[in-house]
Amino acid sequence: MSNTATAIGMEEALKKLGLKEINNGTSTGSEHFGSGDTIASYSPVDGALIGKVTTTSPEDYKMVMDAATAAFKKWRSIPAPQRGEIVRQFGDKLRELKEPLGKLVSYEMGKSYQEGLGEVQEMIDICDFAVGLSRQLHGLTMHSERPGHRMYEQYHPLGVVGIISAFNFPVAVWAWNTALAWVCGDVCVWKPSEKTPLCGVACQNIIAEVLQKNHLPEGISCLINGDYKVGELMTNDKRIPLVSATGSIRMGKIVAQAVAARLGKSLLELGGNNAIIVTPDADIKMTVIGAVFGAVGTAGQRCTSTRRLIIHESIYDQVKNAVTDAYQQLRIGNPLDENNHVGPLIDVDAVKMYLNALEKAEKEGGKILVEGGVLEGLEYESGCYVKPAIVEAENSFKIVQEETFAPILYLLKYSGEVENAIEQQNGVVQGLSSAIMTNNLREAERFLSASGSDCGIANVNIGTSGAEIGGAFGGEKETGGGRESGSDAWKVYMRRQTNTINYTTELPLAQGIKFDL
Ligand code: UN1
Repeated sequence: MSNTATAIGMEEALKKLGLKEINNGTSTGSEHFGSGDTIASYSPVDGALIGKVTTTSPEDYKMVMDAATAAFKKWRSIPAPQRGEIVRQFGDKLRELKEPLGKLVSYEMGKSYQEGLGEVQEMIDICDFAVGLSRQLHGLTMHSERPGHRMYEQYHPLGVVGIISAFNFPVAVWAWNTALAWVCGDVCVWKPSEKTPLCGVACQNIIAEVLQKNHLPEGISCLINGDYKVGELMTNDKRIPLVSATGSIRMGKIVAQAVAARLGKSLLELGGNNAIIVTPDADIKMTVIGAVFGAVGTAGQRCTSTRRLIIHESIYDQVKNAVTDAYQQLRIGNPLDENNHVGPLIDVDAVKMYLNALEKAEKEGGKILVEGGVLEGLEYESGCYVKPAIVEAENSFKIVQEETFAPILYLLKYSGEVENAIEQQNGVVQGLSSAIMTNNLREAERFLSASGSDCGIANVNIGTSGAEIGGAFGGEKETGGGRESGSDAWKVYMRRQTNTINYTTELPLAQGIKFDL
């Protein structure tokens, strides 16, 4: 253990989460195995090795799928509220382990401890939501056109759900999917990011204990590990009717095509290029907090991070000065030290992409307002700490059109009506989150109208990140169109069946067709 890790009590946290130096990264519940190569997990906080995880070989995968398909046959016939009871117990276990798991999220991924705890809270919230939902997986009834007939629809479990998640929310996004899928009667196979494999094993340990205590079959919750090749085993597997994938647009296009080729369903939550529109009627103090948290929170590595501020020319200088001033207050450093606002990027590759983006922005004519750069010194020895930067830019810049997973905020200007700002905000290929800062009802409503924001999430006087679990989460255009988490997102985890029942002794045909024998 490194000194930083010891100082934050990492050893104890790992013990509480059942993690060892080398962990088997394949699991069907209580069984852990893994005959593939080993991946090492280094902390971006201090560069130290946290632990190793074995990956999943094709043979291991076969064992997982055998267990999952067998478990589905049992799990689907357990009443939904009883499945909800298991998710309730899982939520309770997460409450117990909130601190060690939050700490691991922070240490393995690099987000602040507060955000690590927040992520575990998001898991607890979705469990609570799913427990209630387990008693309301309802369909509709409709009137039949034929006498003595009844028509209704019902939702049945779908099968094995494949989950591919990203490093930036190493535990919560899995829970959004699993908590719903489980109450819906599905079983899950999860491939976490190869950058945060220990978070994966920790979560699997937590649910495995609950399943075992309730004498439930192996295979309801499965874990696989490895790179895209392991993911491909799932995307090409006909036994997986739904693949839920979170990550880059590039990855999403590959997953979508592979799954569509076998007419499976995919639920995609891909890149965002989220903007906050700041109108002349904005509350500047609120704008600054929302924009700064949105841009530098999780070191700009949320899919909902604020990447663009579209400011009305009449208040442009005022907002620019307020935001750049606020950046001077930011403390960058160990994310487990609660005095710091910004932690490291996930790895040195991410640092390269950040530096590249800044270079491109300047080349395209951008003006650096708050300078970026890599921090050096003992505290930053992992090489992953960068300075949040602000660049004055144009929406048409190629680099502004891209999602760079780093704390770079582009300031853009608009003039005239709010429609001009909306046009810029919609003028990107991504469509995840958006926000407007205004106290003007007319502007707010125009932003929310059919000709307003084209994103899956549109907020008023709130930043772009930090969505609650109660609403459906996801975005349009190249963000992939999927919806996870709250509202009626559960429907994607089930299959709909329409039932017509005839309780007469006649057999009238629909549409009045006569067919007499
Ligand atoms: C993500 O970055 O993939 O709205 C998810 C938010 C979080 C979830 C982000 N609740 O920022």
